[in-house]
Amino acid sequence: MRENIEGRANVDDTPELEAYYADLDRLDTGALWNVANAIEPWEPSSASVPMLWRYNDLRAHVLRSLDLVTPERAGRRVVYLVNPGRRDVAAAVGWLYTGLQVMNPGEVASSHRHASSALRFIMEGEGAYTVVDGHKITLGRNDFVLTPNGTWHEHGVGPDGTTCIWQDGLDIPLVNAMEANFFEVLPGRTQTAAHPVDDTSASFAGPALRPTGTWSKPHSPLLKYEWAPTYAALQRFAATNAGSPFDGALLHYMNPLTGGPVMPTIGAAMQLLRPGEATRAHRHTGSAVYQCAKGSGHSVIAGKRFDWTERDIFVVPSWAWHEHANASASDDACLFQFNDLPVINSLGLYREEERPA
Ligand code: 1HN
Repeated sequence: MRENIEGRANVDDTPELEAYYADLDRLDTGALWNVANAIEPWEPSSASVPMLWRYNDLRAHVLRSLDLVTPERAGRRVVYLVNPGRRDVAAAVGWLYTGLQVMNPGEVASSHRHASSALRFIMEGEGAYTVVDGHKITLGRNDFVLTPNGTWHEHGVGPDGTTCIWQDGLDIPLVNAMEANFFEVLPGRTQTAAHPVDDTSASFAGPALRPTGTWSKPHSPLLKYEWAPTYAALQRFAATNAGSPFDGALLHYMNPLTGGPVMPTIGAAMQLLRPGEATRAHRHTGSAVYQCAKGSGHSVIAGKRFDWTERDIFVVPSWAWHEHANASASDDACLFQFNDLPVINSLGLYREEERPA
C-alpha cells in the first residue's frame, strides 16, 4: 500500500505505463516520478554505517606490511579503512578516506602531488617528517600536519628514528566524485628542502600574531599543529568555558590568517571531554572521522555503542545521532576529528538538531 502524500510520487503501474517506461528506457531517459522519492529524500539517509576500528586489532597487520612491501614498490605503505556501505568509493565515511601508514627508520616515500587534500595525525614512533612544497616538517605524537591540494609531499623517518605509524586522511572520494582528480610524481623522487626545518610553525604558530606579507593560497600557511600547545589550549578552554553540550570543549584547528578551516575541503578539530563528562546527543549534516588521541570512553552513534581507547578510529555518518562520554572520573579524554564541514558549509548545506529529551 502506497501512502498518498501530496507532492510525493504515487503512480500505480499499468500496462500502458510499463510500455511507456520501456520506450523511455530505450531512449536513455526515465520518468522522474519513479525515482523522485529516492533521489529527493525527506532527510539525509547515509549509505555509510557507524564503524569503529580498534587499533589493537589493526596494529599488527599494519606492521606486517613492513616485511611484505617497500615504499619504493607500493608508493605508500598503507592499510586503509573500509566502510561496508562505501566500499565502492574507498571511503571510511561519506566522501572521506582514511588509512594507517607505516614507515621504518631510514625509509622515504617519494614525492607526489594530487588534487585531493590530505592530512596526517601521528600515532606512534619518533623521527617522522613530511616535506610539503619544500618545507620540511618534523612530526611527533598527536601532531596534525597538512598536505593541501596540489602541494608536493613526501614522507620519511630519519635514520635515528623508530618505526612510525600515522593516520592519513584524504578527500579522495569527494574529489573523485567531482571527477576532478589529478596525480603527478615528482621527477627525481625527493624535494630539496627550500626553507629551514619547521619554518611555517616558526612563522605562523605564534599566539595570535602574524608576520607581514600576503598569502593567496586557499589553505592554511601553518602546516603543522603540534600536540603540546593544542592540549594546553584545550585544558585552558575546558577549565574556563562550559563548551558545547554536544561536544564538550572542542577547538577547531584554524587557518591563522582567516580563522577558517585549515583546508577548503577538510576541517579538523580536537575535543576534550572532562573527567566524567557525557555529552547530549545531536545530529548534523557532514561526516567525521575520529581518532581517540588520549584516554578512553564511548560514543553512541545511530543508537549503537562504540567503546574507544587511545588510537581507536571511529566514524559518524551525516545526520546520525551521536553523543560521547569519557570513561574516566579522574582523567580527561581527547578526540581528534577531521570532517567535510568546510564543503557542507560553503555549499550552504549545514543543518543541526538536538535530540528531543
Ligand atoms: C597519499 O598521497 C598518501 O601522501 C597516503 O602519504 C595515502 C591515499 C590515496 C591517495 C593518495 C601520502 C593516500 C594518498
